[in-house]
Amino acid sequence: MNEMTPPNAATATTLKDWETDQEVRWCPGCGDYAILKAVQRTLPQLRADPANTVFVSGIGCSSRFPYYIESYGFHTIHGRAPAFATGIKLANPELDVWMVTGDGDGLSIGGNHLMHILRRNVNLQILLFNNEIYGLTKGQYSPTSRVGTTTPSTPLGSVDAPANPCAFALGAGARFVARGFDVSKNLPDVLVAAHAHQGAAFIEIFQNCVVYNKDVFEAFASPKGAEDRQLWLTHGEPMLFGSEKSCGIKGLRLDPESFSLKVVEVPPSDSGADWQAAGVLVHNARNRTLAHMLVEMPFGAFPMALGVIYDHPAATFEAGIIAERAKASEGKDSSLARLLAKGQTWTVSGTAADPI
Ligand SMILES: Cc1ncc(C[n+]2csc(CCOP(=O)(O)OP(=O)(O)O)c2C)c(N)n1
Ligand code: SF4
Ligand SMILES: [Mg+2]
Repeated sequence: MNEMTPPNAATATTLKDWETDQEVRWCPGCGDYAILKAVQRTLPQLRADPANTVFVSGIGCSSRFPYYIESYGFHTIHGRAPAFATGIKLANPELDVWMVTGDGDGLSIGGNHLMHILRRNVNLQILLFNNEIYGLTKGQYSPTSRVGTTTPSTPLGSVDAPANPCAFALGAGARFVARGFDVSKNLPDVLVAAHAHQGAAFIEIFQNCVVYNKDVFEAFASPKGAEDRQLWLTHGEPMLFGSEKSCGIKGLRLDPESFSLKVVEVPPSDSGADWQAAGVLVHNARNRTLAHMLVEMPFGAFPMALGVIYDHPAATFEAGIIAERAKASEGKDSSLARLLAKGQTWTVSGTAADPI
């Protein structure tokens, strides 16, 4: 989060203030529209100031995002948004920076760069739109495509194991990892939590590419039976899902023998579901081991873990650099003008007509 724009500070805006006059070039029905609306709805809640906000992206359908937000924006080069975003934060740490990337942009060509912005803990929000495909370049498979995905570049089906963006982020040292999906009503809450976090806040947003990878997230994103397939995490609350009306209430507990999570049935009780007796764990967003387990849960046998999975702030990159610079220049003259004028100097004479 940008320290200069705490909630209730400066600017009162509405969703309209964040809309641009640019023609939106996404396909009709693309999940990107819903994410755009969620972000435009959230920025006023954050009291964000368009004059202090920068959206930075790489290349891809998702990376067209900065055109559609009325703020400063950089549509940069493929996979290199982290380098630009880091530079922006170092040049002016007070700017509120949001980085937008795709599964291809962020995890293929930009995987290396994404790793470093996360491990450095640059203070910004990173939205990775995961549609498990290269949308912009007409549907080649991506690092997150499931095994067997048939595309123009994998005509017989992909054979390589997909990358898990949240596991990647945790492995790279991210201190905030969350998940949401395009049409989820909870997405703005996740964005608010990411913005409140000091440091690199990574959000994987499942996004429906209706043209090249339609409905791949339907199994958990569909409103029908959502409560049985989505586990929305809240720090300090038991990890429960399901409902009495459907498959019953269930929860996650730790199996000490296999040191892994297990789904358990929670029998109904007069005082509500008796989750404690069933050994259901309480979500602790500061527990890194638990975060690893939650992001690795195979969907199907487990629900999809959504919301804030891990949130444990640490010192930011910019703070470290600023402190180091201040220390290095302590008691010294740090004026660049005086430095240039110091010592041996030359006078360059001559004119354009009379070159030296
Ligand atoms: C150096 C370079 N290599 C390849 C490309 C072609 N290219 C453009 S976007 C893209 C993949 C985008 O996929 P993703 O990040 O998942 O974005 P989506 O379109 O799915 O939102 C590729 C390979 C490029 N623009 N530049
Ligand atoms: S190709 Fe897919 S991701 Fe790109 S705009 Fe169309 S639907 Fe959206
Ligand atoms: Mg993609």
